[in-house]
Amino acid sequence: MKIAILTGAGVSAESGLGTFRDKDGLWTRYDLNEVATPEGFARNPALVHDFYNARRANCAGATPNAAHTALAQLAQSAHEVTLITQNVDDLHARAGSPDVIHMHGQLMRALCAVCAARWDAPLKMDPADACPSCGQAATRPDIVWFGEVPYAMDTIMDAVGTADLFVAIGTSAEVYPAAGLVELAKGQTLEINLEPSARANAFDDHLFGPATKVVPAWVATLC
Ligand code: BJW
Repeated sequence: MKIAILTGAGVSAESGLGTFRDKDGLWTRYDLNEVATPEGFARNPALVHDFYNARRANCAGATPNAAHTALAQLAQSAHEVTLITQNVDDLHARAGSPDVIHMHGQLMRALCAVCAARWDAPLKMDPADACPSCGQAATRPDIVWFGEVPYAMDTIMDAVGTADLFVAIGTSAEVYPAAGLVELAKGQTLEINLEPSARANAFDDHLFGPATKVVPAWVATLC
């Protein structure tokens, strides 16, 4: 079976990485316009680097949980799995999932705003860092901010549109275009979340509960 999976912050919540819109989520403590837009970065790059430096440190100290591990097991099965994540952490890859599509970029990668070179980010980035390719001090986290186009959209839309099963796990469905992917699905659709998301009505089936319990149980039905 061809399976396209979209994950969000809820899949990493039980690894200790904060979600965005839950109680105590990141957007209750930070102004997203200041830390997750190109305009905010232009106004105050040090503030934005501090925000992502702290999240990079949290990510480095986190470990994949049972949901990440189960999804990696599914990728080893006879099913053809495409794993798309909105998460900028690297926990899917560290659990063993191959070829993860990071539609909102990666904390552990850096991007030059001048020449578009990409490289492994140091744990701590600074506005004065020079790009290793062009030498300009214009380096930023390789993150897709509001108003920027998410990565690999053609690959993602093709995977979702041709899948027998589309599954969204641990995402509030508040952010587009990820939230609209369910509309492209022609096969069965399944939402796995703690509670119904903003687009819950668009899904055929639902499994509610913590990802570390529900995802391994669901994967066990397929492998
Ligand atoms: C659990 C759990 C557990 C908890 N087990 N579950 C008006 C209408 C429509 C669209 C727009 C609009 N105005 C502007 C837009 C576009 C905008 C947008 O969508 N804005 C909305 C806020 C309205 N989108 C963009 O700008 C995007 N770009 C774009 O549209 O370009 C145009 C274009 C697209 C395509 C083709 C051509 C052109 C870019 C969006 C970039 C998003 N960036 C962020 C931050 C950067 C990354 C980072 O710093 O980490 O990405 S925002 C933030 O939200 C982050 C996430 O990836 C993203 C989604 O959040 P997610 O993962 O859903 O987390 P939460 O916290 O919202 O939800 C957690 C869920 O988990 C909850 O449901 C819990 O119940 C659940 N949960 N614990 C299971 N243990």
